[in-house]
Amino acid sequence: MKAAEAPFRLDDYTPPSFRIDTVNLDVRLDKSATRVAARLAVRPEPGAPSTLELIGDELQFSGLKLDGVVLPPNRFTVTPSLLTVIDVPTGPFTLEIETTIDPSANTKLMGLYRSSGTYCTQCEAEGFRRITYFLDRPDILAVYTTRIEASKDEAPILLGNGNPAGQGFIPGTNRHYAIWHDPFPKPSYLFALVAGDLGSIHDNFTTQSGRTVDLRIYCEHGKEARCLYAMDALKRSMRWDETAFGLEYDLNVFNIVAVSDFNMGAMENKGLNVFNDKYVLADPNTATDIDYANVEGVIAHEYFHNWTGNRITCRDWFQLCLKEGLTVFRDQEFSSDMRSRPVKRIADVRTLQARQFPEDGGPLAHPVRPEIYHEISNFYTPTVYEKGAEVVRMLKTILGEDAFRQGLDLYFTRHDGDAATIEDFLACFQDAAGADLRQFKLWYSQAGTPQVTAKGQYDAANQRYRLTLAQSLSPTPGQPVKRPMHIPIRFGLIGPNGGDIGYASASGSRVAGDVIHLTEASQTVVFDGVTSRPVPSLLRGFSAPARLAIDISAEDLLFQVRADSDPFNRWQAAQTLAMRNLVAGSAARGPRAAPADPALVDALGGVLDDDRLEPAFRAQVLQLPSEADVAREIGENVDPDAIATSRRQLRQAIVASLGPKLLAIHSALAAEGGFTPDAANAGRRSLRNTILDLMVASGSRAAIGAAVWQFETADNMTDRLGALAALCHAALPERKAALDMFHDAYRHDPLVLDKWLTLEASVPSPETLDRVKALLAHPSFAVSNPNRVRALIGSFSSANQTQFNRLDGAGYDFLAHFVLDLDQRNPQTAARLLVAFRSWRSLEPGRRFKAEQALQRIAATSRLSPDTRDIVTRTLA
Ligand code: 0A1
Ligand code: ZN
Repeated sequence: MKAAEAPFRLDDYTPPSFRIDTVNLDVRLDKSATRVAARLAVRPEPGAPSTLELIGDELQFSGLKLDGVVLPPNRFTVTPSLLTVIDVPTGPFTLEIETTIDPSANTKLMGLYRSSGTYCTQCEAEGFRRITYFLDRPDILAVYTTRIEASKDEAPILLGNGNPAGQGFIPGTNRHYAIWHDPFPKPSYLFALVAGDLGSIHDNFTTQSGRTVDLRIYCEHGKEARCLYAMDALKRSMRWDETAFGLEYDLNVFNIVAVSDFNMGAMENKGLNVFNDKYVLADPNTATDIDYANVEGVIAHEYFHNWTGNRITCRDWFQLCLKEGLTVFRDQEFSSDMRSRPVKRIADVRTLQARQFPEDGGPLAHPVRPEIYHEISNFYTPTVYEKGAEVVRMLKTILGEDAFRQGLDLYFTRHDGDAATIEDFLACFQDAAGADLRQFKLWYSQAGTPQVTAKGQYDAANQRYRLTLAQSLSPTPGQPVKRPMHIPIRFGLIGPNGGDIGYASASGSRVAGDVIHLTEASQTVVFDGVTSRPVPSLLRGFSAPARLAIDISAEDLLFQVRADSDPFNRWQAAQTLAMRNLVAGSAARGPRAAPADPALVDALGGVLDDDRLEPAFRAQVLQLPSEADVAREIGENVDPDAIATSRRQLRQAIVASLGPKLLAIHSALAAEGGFTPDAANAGRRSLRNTILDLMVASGSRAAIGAAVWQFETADNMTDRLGALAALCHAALPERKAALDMFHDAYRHDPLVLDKWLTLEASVPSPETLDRVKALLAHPSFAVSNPNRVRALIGSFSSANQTQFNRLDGAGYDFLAHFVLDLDQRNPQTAARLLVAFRSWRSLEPGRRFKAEQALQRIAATSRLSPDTRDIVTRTLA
């Protein structure tokens, strides 16, 4: 077994000894032997060593000149991963490096590769070193000029970073070239080129200062119409960033390219965003409402990176959350302004709790700003992204809207053009707002989800309400002991008539406006002049990424569902009620459903009846905690079958009580007019399909008939898939014919087939594992495509709790086997699949043993990629 390489540590950062001011690249594209000529203007810093080490990765070296002179063999050494130049000048010099690469053989999808015949690149985090030898680290900022040459037939479209700066033909050949110049110094991870035979749509945008920007979205020929929504989202993002943050676009062109083979969601390369096509293409027939929302969000995210990531980048990869947390916060705010703010907040918190909380509570826990890593690609995590966004959101809560904005404005002026750190970022808020953020900074360094406990006590005689809050943080890998954090708790005291009641004074603790600043291990707030017993509403809007344990009765929760002025907490109270039922049901393991808890039925019934609530919100309330949510809540000795049974029984009991009401609302919401993807209409579809799913799960023949009918007659993908999903989630025999029909109808549309693969893999039936195995050989599946892999294998292992966690361990064995196979081809995607094992220690002993065996088998394999080695090692630690 190969020993792992030494890790990288934040504390070991040293500034570079050499700078690279300009990069001139000449890329002559060829399917299997692309020639890259790089000319680098190198500037040694004072005291630089006499050797210069440039990093490569699987490169074939073809030549080297220094200041125009071919270097003799005694002046350099070279391997596929390192070029060492010996005795370099102490003043500025030029290096010309030639490498040869094979884009067709690049199955890792890092560096230069081909996707359906299109040449494209992915350089974050460490892909540029697969194109040429370089100081491939984000604090090396250079001005790039790129000449791209290719066959006209193969690649009529040639795209690079920055602005177009020339084009022409190579006389006597069928080749042509384009030159692109990017005037903004950037790190190598933002480099990109694309070349291929692509269709496009075109538009333009006039910035607030009156400059016109040419906008284009490129895609496979024939899919142009499916790019229109993305273009609309792009223009709205550009306008929003000007209005919300005063940030304007800075080049003459902005290009987006949709490719079908991509390891992640999308990439913010300067002026040339490259997207996984699933986040660009959308039309009513092929995309669901959720797809539309995702396209809007990812388009915005990548666009917003132009300031938070590109104009101000990261000093090193430990600072990844500097660009990602802030940019996620920005895209969340954008979507909130475009759609419903409360519903967006609920959706974001659901994602955080479903993805980040288990990471924070398991063996892969790491701080928002990690301090050590072996493989940086494994740190594009929900903690860095989503918890990173929550930390920015807390900063806004703590400082208030105006001071937050002043701090950000200072950040944009002070650090434009820099490769910055979290310290730089926080200093802007300290300087602009005079805030002391020393304790707050712990959010960046302490891993784990804080547990907040709250206990309230009302003293009627003295009209006094005492609220005691305590926080604790469990040990995480490498962090046995923790310090108390600064946790902003937005709150209200709900009075008997439903409004927040006032109080004369709040003492004993830091209360400012509607925020309690919990900074000690334990704190008591004494509210005086409270005229009646209040119901505490804490962590409104989910004001901190913490778990709240509150001693509150079912009656008070029901009251909160009805009356809380904070919509998030209305939703949260209903979830808490449901969670209590689900946890109790999982422990009881009864063969038959107990009648549903009357408080829960009343709560759900009241929300359903309340026409003032938007349908999308009502749908969120009706969607009970998932099986994985319940597993996380139980936390140890988890039996996924017991949880699934409990959840099924509770849903049946709810239908038994609320069936007629649900049916009435379902028919009152009947679709009218044609499909439009706006939030209001999407919300109505969401509520209808949530109700359908619930009714179908109850086994009602009428509901099953209605689902089949909806599946067959729907005029849009949301309703068609909603019906099919209901049949699949209930593992009904009717699903089979419907799934086959669905496949046949979309056999030529890979993105829609991903939905089919996902549903096939999600059926909670013992047949599913065999079905998934059989689908590996289906012509619609391709192991080379990360979207197909995630749809089939990712859904099976992460979204099908009972079947992945089969008692016989066959689900674990299957995943281990698949990952080992994929690891040879695409380590990033392979390693990512393994996170399905992240909570293996909380399983009951039988499954835990089987899961550990599967992990051990992977760990004992000798030819593991660093990516997979890193995940499996930490998961087992
Ligand atoms: N910076 C991108 C995410 C990203 C990271 C690594 C990649 O390599 C395969 C690709 C994309 C973002 O936040 O959108
Ligand atoms: Zn990002």
